[in-house]
Amino acid sequence: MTDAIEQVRQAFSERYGHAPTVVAVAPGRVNLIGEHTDYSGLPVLPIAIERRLFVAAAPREDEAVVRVASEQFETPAEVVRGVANAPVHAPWHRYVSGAVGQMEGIAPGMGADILVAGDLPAASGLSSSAALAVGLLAAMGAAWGEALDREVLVTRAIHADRASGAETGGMDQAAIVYAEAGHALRVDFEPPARRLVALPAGIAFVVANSGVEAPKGGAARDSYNERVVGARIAAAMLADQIGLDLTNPPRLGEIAGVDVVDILVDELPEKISPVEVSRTGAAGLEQLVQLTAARFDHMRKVPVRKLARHILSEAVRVDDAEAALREGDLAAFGKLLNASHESLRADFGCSTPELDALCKAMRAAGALGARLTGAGFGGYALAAVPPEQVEAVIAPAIAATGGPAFEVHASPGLEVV
Ligand code: NG1
Repeated sequence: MTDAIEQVRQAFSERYGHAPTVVAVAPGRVNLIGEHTDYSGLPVLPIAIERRLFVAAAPREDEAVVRVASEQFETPAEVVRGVANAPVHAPWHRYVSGAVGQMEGIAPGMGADILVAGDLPAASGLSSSAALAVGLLAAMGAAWGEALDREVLVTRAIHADRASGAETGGMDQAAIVYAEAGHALRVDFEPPARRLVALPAGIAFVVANSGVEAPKGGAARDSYNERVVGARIAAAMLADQIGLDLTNPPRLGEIAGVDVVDILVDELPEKISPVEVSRTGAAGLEQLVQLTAARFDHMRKVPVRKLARHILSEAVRVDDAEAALREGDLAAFGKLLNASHESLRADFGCSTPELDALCKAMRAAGALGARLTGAGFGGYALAAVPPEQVEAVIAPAIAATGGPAFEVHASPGLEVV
């Protein structure tokens, strides 16, 4: 990694004519299990990976402008601090203005030159957007002599991501900041907690691209937000049945442990719109559709029963998967990955034919289990594989989609050097 950092420093100096004072190294993440649970306050079990973003920065005292160039994208971003609605010339500029906005009040008047490099692919479900937000915030803070502490970094990175329009849950930012090598990170949200889960010998991980991009703009963002709203509707209606008063906005995590919930889920309407729910008095419209930077069609009917079924069953699979890893029961762990994929496909509706075929091919080639990872709608699939089978699984994955497919290792979280 030292070589990579040196290269970024050099590229920075060539571009800006002076050296960076800091490089933040923000890894991508692969979620082992616990998909679409985080925004319901239910647990997740991700790892950080050795694919990373390097965010090199130097402060500028002459003007309060943050300039960000990227080796992956052409048009640099330029954000004047304190000015709302910075011009967006490329989708990734939203994340930059989101991150700069989160630095308001910190080192006012200071600007920065920034270069982003690295080998973390964008729009794939490997968390490049959160890595960018975390990396930018960490780099700006350090460059301005006001390094953010890790908890603050996580919270602000979540807000920066939401400013781009997707009502993100918080898994990615926690994984990127707190992950450790050789471990998965179990993250709970209600109440907030984290614990490391040592990965047993005998398990390796392969990720494979489905060949379909899943950019968090446009359709994928709307599909994501629809599920966030659907989860809130389900929580509000279930709480209404049980007679509970949930926080605002309502989250399934607050009622997941209640005995009768599983039975009541089957009684939820198949599809219902936020407006219809508000008429039942289960929750106010505003509670259900409040999104940081996007709109939701209040009349849109959302498949709440199936969404709730996935989310609640997935939370149980996270517990079971953690136990399987701790016990070294890799066959059980693999089966849970398969069950997660099936639930995401059949109930949650975020898989694609390409992801289904890819998982099938990797299982047939000897994977213990395989599932889509991240938000879905395209992007990457993950396989848990006996180490001696890694190459045998990568080859058919590439044959199925054209790749790329590669092994990933549980790696350290954010470093600032
Ligand atoms: P990715 O795959 O990075 O888009 C998204 C959310 C997570 C989580 C997963 C689904 C963002 C930045 N991240 O991940 O919080 O909800 O989907 O489990 O929106």
